[in-house]
Amino acid sequence: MKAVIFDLDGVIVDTAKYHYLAWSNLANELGFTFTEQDNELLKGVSRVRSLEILLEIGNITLSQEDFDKYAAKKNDEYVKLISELTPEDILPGVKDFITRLKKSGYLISLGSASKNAVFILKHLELTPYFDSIVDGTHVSKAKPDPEVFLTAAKNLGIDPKECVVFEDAVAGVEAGKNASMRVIGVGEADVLSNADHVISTFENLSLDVLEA
Ligand code: G16
Ligand code: MG
Repeated sequence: MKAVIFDLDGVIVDTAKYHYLAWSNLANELGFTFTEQDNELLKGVSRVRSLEILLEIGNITLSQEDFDKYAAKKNDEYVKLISELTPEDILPGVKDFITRLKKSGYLISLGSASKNAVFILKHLELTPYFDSIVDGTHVSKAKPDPEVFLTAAKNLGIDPKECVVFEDAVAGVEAGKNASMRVIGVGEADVLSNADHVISTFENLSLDVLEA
């Protein structure tokens, strides 16, 4: 293995709670309740697709103009919330793991669906660790399409078969497998059953997890 590709939300930082806050406020404004369980459906999913799913749950149809307005409104609120992020919000063990990867010569890329990824990495002070950043502004096809991860491999000049992906979302695990990469799920093994291996935390994680 020569390169490691990290998903952002749910792997490096727990932004799902901020996404949830902003989406549930929007649902309240539209007159229905959006539960934390509903929020699971939005993990790893693009902003536009997320709003479509939210509206399906609320049984609401919007004009294109209102759709765009609400998507922008949700993002404004979300951006306000994530602008408070600091390096303290990096999930346990991640920074240390990335530092060890760099020392051992692995190339590192981000592979995220988020259009706010650059902003988040900056607040976490992690930008300098990344040799490539691929996010929602660079790809047209959402996970489980492999585009985001194949673009990362291409940027790094590494064969996809020599890349390892860390992902917390089912669609993201699929995307990694569709890219012919080794995929390590971050979360629960029964949920991420298509991953090659599943971890629950980066704390004290050996680099041996990349090979196997
Ligand atoms: C993330 C989140 C999703 C979010 C998407 C788009 O993907 O998991 O919940 O809807 O980004 O985010 P934004 O609205 O900031 O563009 P990932 O791939 O980093 O897990
Ligand atoms: Mg994720």
